Amino acid sequence: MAIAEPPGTKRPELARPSRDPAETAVQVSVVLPCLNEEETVAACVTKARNWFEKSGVRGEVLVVDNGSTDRSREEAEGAGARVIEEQKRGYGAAHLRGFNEAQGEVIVMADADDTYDLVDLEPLIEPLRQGYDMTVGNRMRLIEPGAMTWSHRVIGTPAISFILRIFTGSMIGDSQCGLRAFTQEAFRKMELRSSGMELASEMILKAYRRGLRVAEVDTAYAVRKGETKLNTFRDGWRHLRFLLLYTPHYLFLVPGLALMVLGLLSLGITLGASSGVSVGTLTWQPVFAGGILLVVGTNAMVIGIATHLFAASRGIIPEDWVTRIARRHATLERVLGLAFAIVAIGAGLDALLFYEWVTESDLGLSTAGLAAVAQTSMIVGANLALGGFLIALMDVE
Ligand SMILES: Nc1nc2c(ncn2[C@@H]2O[C@H](COP(=O)(O)OP(=O)(O)OP(=O)(O)O)[C@@H](O)[C@H]2O)c(=O)[nH]1
Ligand SMILES: [Mg+2]
Repeated sequence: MAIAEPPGTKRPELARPSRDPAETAVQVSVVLPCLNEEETVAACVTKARNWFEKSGVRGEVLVVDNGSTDRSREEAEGAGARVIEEQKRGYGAAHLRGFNEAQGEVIVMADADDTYDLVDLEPLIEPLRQGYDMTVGNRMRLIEPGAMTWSHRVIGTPAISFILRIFTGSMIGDSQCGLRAFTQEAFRKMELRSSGMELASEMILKAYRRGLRVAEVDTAYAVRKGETKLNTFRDGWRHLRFLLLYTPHYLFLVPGLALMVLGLLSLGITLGASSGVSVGTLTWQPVFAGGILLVVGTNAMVIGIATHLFAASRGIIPEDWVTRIARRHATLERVLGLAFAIVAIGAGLDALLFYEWVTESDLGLSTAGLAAVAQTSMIVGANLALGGFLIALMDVE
């Protein structure tokens, strides 16, 4: 068992066979979202229920359907599952309904396509007894040939796991594994919302943001029967979209800062080399790039700060140093003052150029470079003033 972080408070009695035969409280709820899986759903339900019997743990299997047109529901019911009909479409919506209805102190999430082996749930639950809040399966070492496409195994899944690592610091190796177990308390803390496959990423991101302890266990992944519901590009984009929206640092602030630096450098080069930079027969005029980069960069920073404050106020991201600095220093009055100063610099440079033209003098300055800096300053200053109001608005109590 590969465990990512050390355990906290132990819960040795969690989901242990009871010595009291009169005890009826559900200990483990297995939640299976199901969309047209008539070939396999019954096998999944049976495996989980057999494990309950063998282990002596009192459990329930919830199959959540939201649009199957085949015999999935009858098959699931016939095998002994409680079938729930969810109106809202999507893998995430189905799972969330199941989690909300689950009575067990431990919730196991899995799939209804018989790719995860539900014969023994012990390895998933044991880390929770040791104090972990959530266990996540890792399929990477035990993929049956043909069970996962090459592109998902080598590109898609590692890419999302990598982004999650950068965005949250999570060390989870298989962020897309659909076999997980967590406590009711962990479920409440995560406050999950995703309706699609991006739920898998949301759980990891929120688990780390809320300080939950996450363990990882190797798990086998078998070839699925029936048609896959996963759409590489649609679902891949939904994961990326979710992660970017929940991480304004990487969406706005990091690219914004990088663009601003590049913009300043380009404008600096313009002032020094007014005729451009020649590479062979090609001449690059940084005067254009400089203005564009600086304007886009500052806009990204302003939008990023505003988004940060908004997302923090809604609990989407935690309060952090950006929100603290923004509240303390980016007051409307200060931003307007800075904006005014930058516009004034632009206007001053234009005045200088005008003076040069009127007096027909040559101050030895790059006219194109100065004009570019003047124009960029005025645009940046004006945008900053508008952004100052946006930032202030986001933080109105
Ligand atoms: N209720 C419900 N279940 C869904 C929906 N989409 C997928 N599922 C179920 O969620 C589980 C995971 O979907 P899969 O199609 O197996 O996705 P995957 O495991 O990422 O992809 P494969 O490796 O191809 O199996 C399966 O049990 C599906 O039946 C949905 O919109 N509603
Ligand atoms: Mg599957």
